[in-house]
Amino acid sequence: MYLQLWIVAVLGILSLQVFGIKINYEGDQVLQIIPQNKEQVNCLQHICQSSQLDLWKPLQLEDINVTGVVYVRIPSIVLQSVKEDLLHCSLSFELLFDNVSQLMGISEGTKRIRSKRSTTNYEYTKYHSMEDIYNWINLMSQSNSDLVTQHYLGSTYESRPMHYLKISKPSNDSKKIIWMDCGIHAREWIAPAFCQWFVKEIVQNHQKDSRIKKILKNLDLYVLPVLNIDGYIYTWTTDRLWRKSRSNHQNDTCFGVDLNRNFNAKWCTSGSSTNCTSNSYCGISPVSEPETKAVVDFVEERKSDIICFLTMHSYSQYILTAYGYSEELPKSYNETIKVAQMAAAELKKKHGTDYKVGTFANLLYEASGTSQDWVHDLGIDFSFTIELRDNGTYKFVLPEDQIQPTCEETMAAVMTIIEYVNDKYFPNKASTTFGDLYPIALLFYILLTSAPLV
Ligand code: 0X9
Ligand code: ZN
Ligand code: ZN
Repeated sequence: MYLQLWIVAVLGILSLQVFGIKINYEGDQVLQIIPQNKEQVNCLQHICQSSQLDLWKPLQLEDINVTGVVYVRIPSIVLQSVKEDLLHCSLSFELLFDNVSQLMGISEGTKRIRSKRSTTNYEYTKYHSMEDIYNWINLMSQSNSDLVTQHYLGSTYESRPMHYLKISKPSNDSKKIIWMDCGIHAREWIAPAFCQWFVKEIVQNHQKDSRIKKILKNLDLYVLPVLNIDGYIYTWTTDRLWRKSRSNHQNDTCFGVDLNRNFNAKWCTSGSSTNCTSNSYCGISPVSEPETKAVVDFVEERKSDIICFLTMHSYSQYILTAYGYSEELPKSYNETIKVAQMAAAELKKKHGTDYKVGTFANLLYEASGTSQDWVHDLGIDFSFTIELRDNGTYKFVLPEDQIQPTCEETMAAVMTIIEYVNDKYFPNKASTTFGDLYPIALLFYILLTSAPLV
């Protein structure tokens, strides 16, 4: 039975690669399974392994625990046999999604004309293809050239350019850097949507919003809208649930590295895998991937200027501080947790959404090789991973009607963090400046100089 499944799976993958067919999730189900004892854990691991099932939670077989919740996607062709196998181990299951492809239909919304040629009618409440996003990056820098510039960070494995946007008010003073990247994990579509929303908000409000005005006096904002471009494109063309990059280290037997396991922070120890078929495959060596290298080169070169590093993911609704690679707490923990809590409180004020705050290792499972930990160990204390909506209903296929509320509340959180670091590093310039006081000063001057005339 298993051999037959294997042949079907291998043929399926081959035909995908040869003919470029899109993976069809029609009839696939997502089951929730909670193993009650060690035997059931082993049995479930065995079923997942032999049928090569797509684990949604946890990411790795080794992280399946007694009474821990497991979500797993079962392709429609093996549904019957997997359910029988589950029953053999007395594993009960609950149906979480009845038809995965239907869910994706909802999440992607109706067909629409893409590649709009203007930034004023760009639809920020829709998900966009990489082609759209490349166009948007161009338009954003061209139509706001006094504030936004486009820069080359590096190239992806499939030779696509990685561009970031630099938002900077012209000034003679040297400024510090806030870094934000989105889309290191391909299927987490809400993250790139947020990066675009963030840039739009800053550009639209930089003349009227006093908080934005304040931070732009001291800070430049660097935004990388999609870090894992090859993977993102693959989620549009072929497999909506792809997570990794698209590099090919094992002569076509398996593809992709989890770029958030490829950084040099206790690389490939806990919570990552040396098996290239795993969703948390750490790569052949630290920084083996060109996308990782592009970020590392930039951060190393500018490390004395970067005062805050934000990396945007989904889902789970967490604001995470270092470390992911161990349960120990860094020196900066008390202060970073305080900032994260302030951010979560501001976030909740928008739409009542609850976020948890903590270290990744303590909230979920350990993860080594993450960008957040590497940046933190380089000496940049304010290094956060933000896991956006939702809390498990739609997971990676968050419907488009949640893009706006998600971005609004995330904006509140991110601005809280940025304002905190701004006020910390620029305490004197944090409050009012002469520019703000000028009208009052003028009034006093008029009053004083005109007094003798009365
Ligand atoms: O596992 C990850 O890479 C991130 N979660 S996700 O579900 N989006 O894949 C979390 C990384 C958290 N890292 C640290 N706290 N260091
Ligand atoms: Zn270019
Ligand atoms: Zn992620």
